[in-house]
Amino acid sequence: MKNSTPNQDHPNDKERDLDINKSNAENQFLTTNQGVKINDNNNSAKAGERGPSLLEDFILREKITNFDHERIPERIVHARGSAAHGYFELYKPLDKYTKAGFLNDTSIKTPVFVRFSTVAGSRGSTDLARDVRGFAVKFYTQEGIFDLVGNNMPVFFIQDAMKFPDLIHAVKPEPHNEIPQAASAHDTFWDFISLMPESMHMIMWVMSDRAIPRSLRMMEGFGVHTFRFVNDKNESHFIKFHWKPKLGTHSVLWDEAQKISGKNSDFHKQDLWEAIESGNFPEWELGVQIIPEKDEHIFDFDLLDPTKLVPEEIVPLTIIGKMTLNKNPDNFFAETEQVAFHPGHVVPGIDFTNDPLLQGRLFSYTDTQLSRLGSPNFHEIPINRTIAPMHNNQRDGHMRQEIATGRVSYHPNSLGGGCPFQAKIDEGGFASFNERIDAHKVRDRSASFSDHFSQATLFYQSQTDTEQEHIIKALTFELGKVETVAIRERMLGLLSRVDPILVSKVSKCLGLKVPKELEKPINHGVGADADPNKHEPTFVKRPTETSDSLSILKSETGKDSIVTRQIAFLCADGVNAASVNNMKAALKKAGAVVKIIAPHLGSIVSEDDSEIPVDQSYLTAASVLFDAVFVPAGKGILDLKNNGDVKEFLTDAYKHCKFIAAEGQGIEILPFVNNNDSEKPIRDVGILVSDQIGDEYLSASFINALANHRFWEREANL
Ligand code: HDD
Repeated sequence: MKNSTPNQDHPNDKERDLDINKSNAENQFLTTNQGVKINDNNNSAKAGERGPSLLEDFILREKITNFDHERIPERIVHARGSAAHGYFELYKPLDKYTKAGFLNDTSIKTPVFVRFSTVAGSRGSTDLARDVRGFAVKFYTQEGIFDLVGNNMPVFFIQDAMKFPDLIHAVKPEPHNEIPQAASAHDTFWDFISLMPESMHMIMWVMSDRAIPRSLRMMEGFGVHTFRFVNDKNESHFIKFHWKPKLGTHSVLWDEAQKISGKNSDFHKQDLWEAIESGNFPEWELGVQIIPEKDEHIFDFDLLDPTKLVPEEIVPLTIIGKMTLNKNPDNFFAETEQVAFHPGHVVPGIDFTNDPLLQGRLFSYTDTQLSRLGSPNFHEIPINRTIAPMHNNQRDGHMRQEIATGRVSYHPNSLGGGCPFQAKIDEGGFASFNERIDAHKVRDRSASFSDHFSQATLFYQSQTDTEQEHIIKALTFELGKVETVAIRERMLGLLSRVDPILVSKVSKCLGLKVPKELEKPINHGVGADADPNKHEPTFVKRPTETSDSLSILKSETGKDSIVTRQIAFLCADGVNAASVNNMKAALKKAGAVVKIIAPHLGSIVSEDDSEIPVDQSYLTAASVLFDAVFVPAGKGILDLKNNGDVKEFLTDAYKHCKFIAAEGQGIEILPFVNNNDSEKPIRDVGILVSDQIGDEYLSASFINALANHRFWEREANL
């Protein structure tokens, strides 16, 4: 990996702002923090060559002290992350709905910084955990910062922020032995979930392939809550935010995910970094579902309930703009680690709703930065700094950078001429949407939040057979790791409310009977004195029978391109150079990345004595790190027939439904199956072969097939 390099789009306003803080030690002396040049950075000062060190050695003390304090607390959730800079462009003005400047002026390229994350694992855990992915976007708008702090799933586990610490305590490693890391497959998580029927819709998402993305560049993003757009007439529309990846949504298989975690736990981080370095800038379109204020109550679910989505069949998406990520951070700690997001960072024209999960978040995020970043001045950290003018009377505190001049730090004042002034609304001052609220103070939950199963069923039944099987396997895996049988049974009780075939398959794999009744009382949404019947899970009519947009495999987006797909060429000395070069040229022209794998590094010598540089050896490469495999022709290829690593490579590629192509002698290397006691070569539509060397028809068919990502139909026969 090389350092990030500036490109033509830089610097944008935020880049210029960050430049103020950048340093570069090229051709410079080594100094202390006080600027004193250091003469010896290898030895501490001592009383004699073999004597004790001297307390006066300020160079040693400073170096060690700084080192001792290098770490800050990791995020309590979303600790592991990868981020990038980019910009957002608006397609057409949205003045009818919002007065937000960056959503009204198509000539503005709004700088963004985006951090993707897993939720449960520590900072050093694997990228490929089965987990929700955070999708947090910081827009540096000219009217201040807007943070869209979302996930790659459109719903959440719980309905009220009051339950968030419980949810996270349950999913994190168990407190007595700190096991397991970055995994939900353990008793405390499923104990909690089995007592929280409201989580059932989100559980379907987390058990689906959405929880194991192929790439951070190939996943959707969602604002989750219903937000508001407010226009300059103070009219409000309810809004759901969606990010749609231009490369389409793709996932890996769970077996693959587990193996990738061992082979390269930085798989996603590296993929994002390398795509940006190579100029393949990831792009997402931003879509909104717009619901007029008057339609708040027309749905069978509550718009304020974060466990529900609004099917795109009912309220279609309006695509409003595009985000491009075009620059890697210069420094992980300064940018990716210190960036502080907050759903409460909004600009005029965007406002909150009363979703009780969102309302709790509005408190949590500033609070957590105080312990993580150590001071209320975290807004001064370069990556968090607004590019809009910032003036107020907030002062002092740890590590304050600003040198506020003058004697006035209060408002109103006359000594400072009344500055800084309040802004009128038509001068851009923020005013909350003046929603009418007339209510009793209660600690309760609305009965309109009580249908926990209809959308879980909607999600499950909208999936293809392949995707449904993956959910069944995921549930069987997760519950199989749960040791307490009563928890497994309770989960079966809840799953029986989602889909009868789903629960019968999972229960069979677990060797358990499905309980007839839900255990009572389900300890959910209810205070000690409340009427449990009021909160009994209810079923209402599904908003739509099925919704194709919920299925990854039904989507057509990203299925016309193989840009950035990683293709392994299994090679050896004695390979046919034309076979390698022709296929490589065709794939590269289509935008794929080709890696030559061979028994040794350096170069291999082909049949015609030309040298082909090797990218990786069979020791470091593995099928799970690639999207597809090509085995070229050449007499030397036959030597790979008994190579264990090559066999495993191809067996895994086959098992994980990857497309495999082979030419000439390469065909003989392909895996065999044991069929009625006789070995037969494995063949299916996902395996493309040709006897011709450099066959253009083969490369064209391979590229065509690869655009579909995987040959999922194979799975049914495995
Ligand atoms: Fe959260 C981080 C997304 C519910 C409290 N959250 C965090 C991040 C994302 C989300 C993407 C990482 C931001 C980054 O990259 O720095 N969180 C969500 C979504 C939620 C959600 C989509 C539900 C719809 N979160 C949620 C609740 C609470 C929190 C209900 C607390 C009441 N979240 C936090 C936090 C974190 C955080 C503890 C940890 C680090 C941070 O804030 O900066 O405050």
